[in-house]
Amino acid sequence: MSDQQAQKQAAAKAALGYIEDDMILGVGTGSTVNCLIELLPALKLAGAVASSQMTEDKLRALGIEIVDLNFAGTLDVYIDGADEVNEHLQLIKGGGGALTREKIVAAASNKFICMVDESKRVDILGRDFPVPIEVLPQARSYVARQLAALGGEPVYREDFVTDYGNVILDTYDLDVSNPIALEKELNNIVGVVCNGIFAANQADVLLKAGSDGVTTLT
Ligand code: ABF
Repeated sequence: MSDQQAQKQAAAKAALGYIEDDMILGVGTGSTVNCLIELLPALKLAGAVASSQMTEDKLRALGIEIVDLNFAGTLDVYIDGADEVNEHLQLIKGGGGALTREKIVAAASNKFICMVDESKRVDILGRDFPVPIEVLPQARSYVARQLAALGGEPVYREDFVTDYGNVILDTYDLDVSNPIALEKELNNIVGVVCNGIFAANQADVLLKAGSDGVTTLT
């Protein structure tokens, strides 16, 4: 097993400490979350709200009851991974394309626990990883022009449609030095459904796995 995979598993194990019996758990998407999902059947959950169809399918296959967020009320805990995280626990997410549903479930949860391996920690968001932006299909070219006007270089994610039937523009070179401001600015572009900056609602707890174990940051 690679070091990175071992770190993902260690972060997932650490996340178990935030899950209580009879809870409806918000469950994210991605390879780190997949390590967590494998551990869930041993727990006594009341159910789970899934942040993507992929996660939903995996949870169902393990016999975990899927709860519609509209009937779950506010969740106590949402656990997910990230593509990048800075020192303020602000994130870029959406490499897997599930950013909108992830942001909805995170917003509807009291506590967002983010699990990462050490490769995800950055000083400035968006320098290496593009900001994924979910866009209504008809607005793709218009939004791309607006992103270019902001200094970004949008790249259409080919052969990919989100769970909501939209497209993704992976946008390089945006200035993410003020993540909260840019998150809002991107949301204001007509045709943008959601963007992958999680700064207004950042993680509450970061479980960062490295070669020396898992560090908890709040
Ligand atoms: C999701 O999975 C995403 O928002 C993010 O893109 C990704 C993290 O991926 P992984 O855990 O596979 O590194 O949480």
